[in-house]
Amino acid sequence: MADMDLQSKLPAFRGALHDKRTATVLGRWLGIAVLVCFATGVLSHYVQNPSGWLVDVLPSRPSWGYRLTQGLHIASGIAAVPLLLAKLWTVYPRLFVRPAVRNVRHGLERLSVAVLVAAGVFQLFTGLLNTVQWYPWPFSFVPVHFAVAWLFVGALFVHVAVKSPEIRAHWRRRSEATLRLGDEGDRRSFLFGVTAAVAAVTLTTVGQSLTPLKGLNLFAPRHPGYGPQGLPVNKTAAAAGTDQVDVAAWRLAVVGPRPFTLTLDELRALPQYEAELPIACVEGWSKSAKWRGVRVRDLLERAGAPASSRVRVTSSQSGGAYRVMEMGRGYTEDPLTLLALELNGEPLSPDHGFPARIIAPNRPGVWQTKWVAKVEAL
Ligand SMILES: Nc1nc2c(c(=O)[nH]1)N[C@H]1C(S)=C(S)[C@@H](COP(=O)(O)O)O[C@H]1N2
Ligand SMILES: [Mo]
Repeated sequence: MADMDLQSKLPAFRGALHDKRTATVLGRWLGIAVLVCFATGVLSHYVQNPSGWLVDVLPSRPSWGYRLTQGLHIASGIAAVPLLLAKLWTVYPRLFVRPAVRNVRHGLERLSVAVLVAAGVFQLFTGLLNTVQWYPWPFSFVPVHFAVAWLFVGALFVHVAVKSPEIRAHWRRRSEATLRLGDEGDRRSFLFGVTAAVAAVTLTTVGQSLTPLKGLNLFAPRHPGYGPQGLPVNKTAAAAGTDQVDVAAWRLAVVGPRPFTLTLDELRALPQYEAELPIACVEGWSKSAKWRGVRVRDLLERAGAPASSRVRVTSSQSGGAYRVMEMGRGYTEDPLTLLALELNGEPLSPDHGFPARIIAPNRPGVWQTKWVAKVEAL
């Protein structure tokens, strides 16, 4: 009875903007965006934290691979924000369906939608804040963002399976038997507005990784044109405590069967190679640059280790999550993997890792270790 009373007080939603055809059209676009985001995110996770056998099979080519997939991850996540808002707006009248739970099946179906919405909002919210390095929550971002991604995808598959008859029925235009005059125009205007919103948020941020569009990049936290030597910086030398380098006392340690150390001049006297490779930060910005330095494989061979050894690289930074990095043989044997001494034709600036930093192809920015002090064959 109470339900009946409530129902009569609730507004009735009859317009085309809340109907199943609109929900289907938006669901398609949102589905594509979140699936691209999910796939590239899972990839990014395993490239950044490979375990066991995966370490040595990760490929170093194509050299722009991680740049592309992580750029897509961030762009699809950003595009999903207006799509999700539009989708929620389209379907929110269903919150007022009474009775709220008709039977067990209906109850489970609504529960799966609740999980889907909660996980989706959570993923987009935490991901977006991560791109600006703002963490106003008590848990660590990466494991939670990764775990909730699976929850989200699970709920998405349940949702698509449950709704598949409706999705099929409303897949094509004019499927709505009861369509009233004017509804199709309303829908078109609404979808046009959503498309414009997606285009706006995409075009004003994607320039952070898609360099030709950098002129439109108004809202992304990093701009590919700003930073010392024309390259953005996440952690500065001052923040890492590595801004004061005593070059006369500085040594690079290379550890293997025949360990040795080198001064900076000795390192510069070894054969130098050039590589044009991007820094591709997990937070979404990326930028290609010209690097010059010593091949990591040459250092390993000089220390009596195979060119295809796994290596551990340690920074002179005293702490921080990126002080120590390990790299599988796919990267170390690649002739493009350098201990770089120069960037865009000049010695590395302190913020880019002076005196020496790692640059490897197809690798997340987090593992392009700066201020390198030690290279160890494992
Ligand atoms: N030692 C050390 N190396 C580091 C980092 C760090 O914090 N410490 N940050 C990494 C991150 S997150 C990125 S994206 C790249 C950025 O390199 P750049 O500042 O030269 O552009 O450096 C990586 N190398
Ligand atoms: Mo990064």
